[in-house]
Amino acid sequence: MSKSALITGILGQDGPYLADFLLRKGYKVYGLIRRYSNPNFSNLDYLNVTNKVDYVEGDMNDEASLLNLIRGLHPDEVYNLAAQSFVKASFEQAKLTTEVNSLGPLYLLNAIKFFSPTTKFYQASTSEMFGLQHTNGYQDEKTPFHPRSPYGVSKVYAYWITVNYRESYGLFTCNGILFNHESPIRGIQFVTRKITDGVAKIKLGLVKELRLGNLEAKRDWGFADDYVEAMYLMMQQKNPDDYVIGTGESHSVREFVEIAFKSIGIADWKKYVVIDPQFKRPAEVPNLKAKADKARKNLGWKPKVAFDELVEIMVKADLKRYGSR
Ligand code: NAP
Ligand code: F7E
Repeated sequence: MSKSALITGILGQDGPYLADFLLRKGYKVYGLIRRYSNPNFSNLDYLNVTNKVDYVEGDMNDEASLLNLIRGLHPDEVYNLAAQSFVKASFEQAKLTTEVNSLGPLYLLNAIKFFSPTTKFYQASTSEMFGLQHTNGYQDEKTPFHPRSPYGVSKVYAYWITVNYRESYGLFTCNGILFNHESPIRGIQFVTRKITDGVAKIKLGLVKELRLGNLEAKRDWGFADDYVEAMYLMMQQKNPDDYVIGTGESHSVREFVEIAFKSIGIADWKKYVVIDPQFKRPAEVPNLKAKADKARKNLGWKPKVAFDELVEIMVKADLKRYGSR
């Protein structure tokens, strides 16, 4: 019999890539959507999986809806990808961020504990939990947490409650501590997609400038399609565990901008980029770089798409969206 998986956050970036991956493995995939008058399936459409997913309704803020779902479905695996995931917004909407990102996973874990204890649980943890901390310039599973935003703080709770339910009740729960990963269906507010969309529009003469915040921040950027494989692999291990996932390379926002403009033949990008303080944060995470040796060793996982290639894939996709060849 084929395995079943429930994916929360199915309409976001990672949800569609993971759905596509699991469908190819023969899974029955359920996708959690909250009630909308007009839901947006464009990311699933992009990967041609919209009609292959079974949709179930619920909300990460509504415990009963999640209890009922798990009780009814008894999925083999739950991938909790739903979140208020935009760090900048978490400073203005800290309570909402905490409810969705911290209490949501707690509700799911309780549902599993009470109604389906053999269900495996994956929590979308994040490098934002490390914040200012590093060990010789990189972060791995042993690096302590020092989150720098309400988003990071909310994810630290989710991380520990996931560990706690494993230790307390013997549930199969994993944290994937994923570093930034991007794609052509990355949300438009995140810096990579904002840049590639802006660059495409500049190339086509649709806009004249690109307004950004801190160009010096450095991130370890990988390709989302590579990262969903790591999620799956964690859930197939004999024992549940927590893994850092990233490329091991760190690049600044400035470098991302340079390469994106270069890919459309513009060397003098400074003519187009305007620094706008509204895109800066009250507290910044200056530098993230993963050391994913444990995943490499135990999961046999490594990223396939390199940084320059990722930028190029995203710029090309945005140019295509605006009708350019
Ligand atoms: P995303 O594009 O922002 O998608 C998040 C999804 O969560 C959206 O589809 C959203 O649904 C859903 N959601 C938000 N609030 C909800 C609620 N109350 N009830 C049900 N669903 C809700 O995020 P992503 O980039 O795919 O990331 C997936 C997960 O990995 C997130 O938990 C994120 O925090 C974490 N993460 C991401 C990265 C990264 O670099 N992408 C790195 C580390 C960890 P709607 O479409 O209905 O708004
Ligand atoms: O910012 C700087 C900004 O919003 C990256 C989420 O998926 O990854 C993501 O969080 C950097 C920051 O992503 C702009 O200050 C400069 O230093 O693309 P971002 P993030 O905050 O790293 C982690 C791993 C997650 O878990 C999160 O869910 O870019 N930056 N100028 C800007 N950022 C934005 N958004 N917009 C700017 O104009």
